[in-house]
Amino acid sequence: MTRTCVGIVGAGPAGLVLAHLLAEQGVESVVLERQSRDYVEKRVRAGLLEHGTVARLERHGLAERLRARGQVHRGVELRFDGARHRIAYAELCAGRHMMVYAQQDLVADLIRLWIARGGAIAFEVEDVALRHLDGERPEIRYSRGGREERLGCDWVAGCDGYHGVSRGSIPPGVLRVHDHRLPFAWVGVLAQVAPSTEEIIYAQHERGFAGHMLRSQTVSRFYLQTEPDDPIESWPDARIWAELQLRLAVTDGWKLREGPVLEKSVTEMRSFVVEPMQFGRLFLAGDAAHIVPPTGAKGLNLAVADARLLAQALTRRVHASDSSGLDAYSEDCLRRVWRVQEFSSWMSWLLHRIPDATPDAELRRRLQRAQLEYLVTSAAARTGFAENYVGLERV
Ligand code: RFL
Repeated sequence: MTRTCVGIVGAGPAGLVLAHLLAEQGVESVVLERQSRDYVEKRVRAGLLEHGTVARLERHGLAERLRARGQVHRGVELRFDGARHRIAYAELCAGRHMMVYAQQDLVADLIRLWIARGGAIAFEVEDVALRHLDGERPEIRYSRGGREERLGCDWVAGCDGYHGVSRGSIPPGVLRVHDHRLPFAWVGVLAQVAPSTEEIIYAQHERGFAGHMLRSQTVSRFYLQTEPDDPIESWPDARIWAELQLRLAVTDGWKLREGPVLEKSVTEMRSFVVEPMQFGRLFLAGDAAHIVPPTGAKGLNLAVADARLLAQALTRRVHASDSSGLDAYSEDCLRRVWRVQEFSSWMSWLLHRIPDATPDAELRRRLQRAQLEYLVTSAAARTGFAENYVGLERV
């Protein structure tokens, strides 16, 4: 059996940032990842990083490529009734801006730096099982290349996302689970086409939400609202472009460029939180503990925020035998998580077509319309949107 201080399950943003921050403080860890390196470095997901997330990565020397290649954004465009409305969030938030940088590129940067700094990481591990979590000496069992392995650790960080094993290793009855499925889903599309916009577009339309996101000068990301459980086969490329053209249309001559679709998939939307984010010596971070609807683009940012708090708490425990950070970890994370849940849910209900089967659908549609109009006519409302979008730092 090998030993380490912190066994980290999952090489996503949460696990990798945690590993780096611990190493900086001289706390040893080993990262175990189910997928291959190539797979995690190509997995298309998020792309929008908050000001505070970038600052945090930068402070720890993890943002060199991100700074060089990411695009700074200072506003979004909201479209409804064929008109566009700009929300200049940076102006409303003392210059704090967002950064567009693909999650898979960030993950690739973090892995490259981790390996270059001599960090321990094993890819393609199978059958991960967590043992003795409520004792002094937890253990992670797994197999790799057909061999059974055991990793003894002082603490386990469950950073293995929503579908990982860590959360499920906690005995029944310990966690309080909040799980709400929204009546919306997204067709996510990656296309080989230059963006038709300089800023992200969120369009509210009677046919459903459409989003034009940014990736690079040659690749763009789009989202279209659909029904939960709608198979991707019902979205041939021609239908995707036709719907984007309709839902993003404005009356001032703006044109949407089309190009080959590289990837497409359907994503459901849920608000999911477990409390507490801990059991014995296991601490959950990121999507393993909470999922927010993707409309607010917050999941990765929450994962990095959790990793930072956990790194601080574990460092204090290891070097100063001070458990106060670990004791408060769950509560500290959840304060931010619930703020972000509320904002992401609000933004989802603001921008999506309310399905007919929704209770009080007509009332909700009227409320949605009132909110949209308030947002584009009131500086106070736009400031509220802006500070949540860019990320509240004091939660
Ligand atoms: P991840 O990224 O899912 O990483 C977990 C890792 O654990 C591995 N794993 C295991 N490893 C070992 N053993 C096991 N048994 C394992 N089971 C799983 C997995 O292979 C994986 O490598 O979780 P983490 O680190 O918590 O990071 C969370 C973020 O990935 C997620 O919240 C974001 O992608 C959410 N999200 C967005 N977040 C943003 O901040 N900004 C955005 O613009 C944004 N856009 C999005 C999004 C998520 C989306 N989808 C796909 C739901 C857009 C979409 C469409």
